[in-house]
Amino acid sequence: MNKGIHNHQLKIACINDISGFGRCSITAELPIISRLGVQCCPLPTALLSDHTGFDSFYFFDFTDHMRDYMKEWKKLGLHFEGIMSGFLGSVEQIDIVREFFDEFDDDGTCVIIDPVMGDYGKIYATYTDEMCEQMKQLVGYADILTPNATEACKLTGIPYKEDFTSQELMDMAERLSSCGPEKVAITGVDRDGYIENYCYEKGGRSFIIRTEKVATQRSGTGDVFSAVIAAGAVRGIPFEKSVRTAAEFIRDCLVRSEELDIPVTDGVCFEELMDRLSFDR
Ligand code: PXL
Repeated sequence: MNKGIHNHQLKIACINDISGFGRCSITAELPIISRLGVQCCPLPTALLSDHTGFDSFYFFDFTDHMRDYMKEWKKLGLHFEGIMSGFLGSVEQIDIVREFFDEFDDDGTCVIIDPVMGDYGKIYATYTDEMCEQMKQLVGYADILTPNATEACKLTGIPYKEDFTSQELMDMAERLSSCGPEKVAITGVDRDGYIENYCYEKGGRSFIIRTEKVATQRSGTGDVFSAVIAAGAVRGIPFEKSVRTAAEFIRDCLVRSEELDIPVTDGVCFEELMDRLSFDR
């Protein structure tokens, strides 16, 4: 089969914003994906000087340009082994992501959706009910879904609480999988001194990956997590190994970030530990 001249290496299209400072979204995903041996191709949703967790930031909405940008990729005949989507700012952006899947989700493409909608039991102020409904539709396209507990609740309609049992979290992961995704990881659950990830694979395999809670949570860790999972998926790494690699790497980055006294707004200093990030360890 003629794969096309631009398709001789594994590639992931990352649909997310670019925040110049604060290490989240594409500024976190791109270096992680590259380090793991996969080419990362960003499709920006917005351009921010620094992320929304800072008191002030410049914001440029890229929505009106996304379709023209996509058309150029189509002209180049690009094929992606992975497509991942993260923070989306409007109903129209969710529509565009759906169009992107329709255009580029070929045989052998793995779609990884991080349904960024909220955290700590609260939906982000920018996220309307209509966007939540659209996100539920988008989930049907995912092969892998990586919500946190807040997002898993919103997607399943289960009221959020602080003290879910392991069984309840695993049931939620299974329920999300029944909406489409082959694999679901409910990430970053803070319980009894551990950060836990509740993982379910269609067919009934489930497992929990637990790492010690070593430091306060920081912005951008969800993006590092989904980037490791996406790179692992296109490289054929078993889901459990990818989740473990992501969780342990984030734990180590949190420790180092605290040692360097980095403000929590500034994300995790993964650059310091990049040489440790590998599926071969
Ligand atoms: O990491 C999630 C994220 C992505 N993009 C922007 C954000 C955040 C979290 O605050 O502000 C712009």
